[in-house]
Amino acid sequence: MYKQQPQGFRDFRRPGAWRGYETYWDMPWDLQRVHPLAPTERLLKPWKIALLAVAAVLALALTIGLLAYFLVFDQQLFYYNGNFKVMGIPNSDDLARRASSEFRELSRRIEKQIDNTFVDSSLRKKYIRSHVIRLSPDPSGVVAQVVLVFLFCMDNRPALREKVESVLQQKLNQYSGPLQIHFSSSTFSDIKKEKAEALFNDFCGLRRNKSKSVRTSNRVVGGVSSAEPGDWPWQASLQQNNVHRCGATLVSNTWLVSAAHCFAQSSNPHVWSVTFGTVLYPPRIKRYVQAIIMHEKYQYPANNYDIAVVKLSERVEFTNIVHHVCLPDSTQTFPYNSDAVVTGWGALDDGRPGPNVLREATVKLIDPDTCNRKEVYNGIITPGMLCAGYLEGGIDACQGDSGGPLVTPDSRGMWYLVGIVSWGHECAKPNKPGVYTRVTYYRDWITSKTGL
Ligand code: 4AZ
Repeated sequence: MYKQQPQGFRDFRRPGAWRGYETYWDMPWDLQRVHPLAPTERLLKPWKIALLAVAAVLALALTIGLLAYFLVFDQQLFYYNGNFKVMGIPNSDDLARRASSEFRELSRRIEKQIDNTFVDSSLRKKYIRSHVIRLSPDPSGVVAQVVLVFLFCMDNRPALREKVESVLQQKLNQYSGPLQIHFSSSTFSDIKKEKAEALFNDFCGLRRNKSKSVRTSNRVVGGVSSAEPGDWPWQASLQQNNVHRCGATLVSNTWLVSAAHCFAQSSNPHVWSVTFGTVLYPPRIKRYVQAIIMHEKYQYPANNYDIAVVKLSERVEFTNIVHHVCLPDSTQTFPYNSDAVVTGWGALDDGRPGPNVLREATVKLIDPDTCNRKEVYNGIITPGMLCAGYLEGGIDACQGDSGGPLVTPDSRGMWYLVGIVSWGHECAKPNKPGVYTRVTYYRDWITSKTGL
């Protein structure tokens, strides 16, 4: 190793310095070692080695950090639009109507089959969801327009699309599931985020970046956590002189559904305004009211027919943060004991003024027989009412939540308005669950007033 040229050395050009050797390097190595003019920096000093080691560790950590960042955090959603031909489906006019049970059921099956296709593929960790946008009957079956969503960490669009297409081509066409779905790449294209979001926002009941199920949630009464922007985009606040009075639910660009008792004092549209967004003050959007239609048979202070529809004076454009919930068909059923979510700015149990940020609570749908038991509501629950909450009490809607939504998701992650906060014996008391206006019961009345 002494034969290698060191980095620092003394004046090796001085004549006679090398004991008869022409240069220091020509001396045998044992003489090199003892020679008084031997270079001083033959080896790296320990502190330099330590410094280099620290620098190497830092460089390694930085590389790993950057790699992890690009792999985990720098991921983007990619959207694709495709037409899929579904064979062997009996033709029916109802298939084209989004709210029909035929549309919902076939869409659910198509989405499930596409889910399974990607779950079985190398893209399983990248695939987020698919959503049927339109079903068009066709002489040989049905053409389904589907938007597919992926989370990728690189931006090589043509290569990614080819990969998605090849999985669909190979797996879907050979998949022996209950539906025969044919994929053709000729109609498959990537679409911009804005276009995909507009398609989704045009669809009722979809929540931004949310899972398909009811998540564990805190209470409206006594709750400590609040909703985040876009969590419940259909929730509205009905206000008089900018003071929150009741909740309401957006069901189209211009119509809201609420409770008739909210308008018992005044049903003059000019004294009411409507705001949207999870925060009351300042609101994200504000609108004035053109018309209020209360159920003709509603009579204050009775609890029957507690429903009203409200028409906005100017439409709201749907965004991620503000859009409409799905109205169920009159025949749609929601199983008792399943979870639903009630939201509102109503009073909390300690009697303080209501919160400024929207609250949410998960409650259970209670069957009418249980709710009509002697120790519960003793037979006063009518077919137009729906009970939800807990017989042990503790979690409930309360004053100020009235008129607001009770919603539940279907298996496709689309949220339906099942109830309107109506009444109850105080709030969150044992054996006194919340009572809601049953939306399916009044579905035809809603159509008769709004055309929806
Ligand atoms: C109200 O007064 C009210 N616990 C709303 C809901 C409930 C009770 C009262 C349900 O608007």
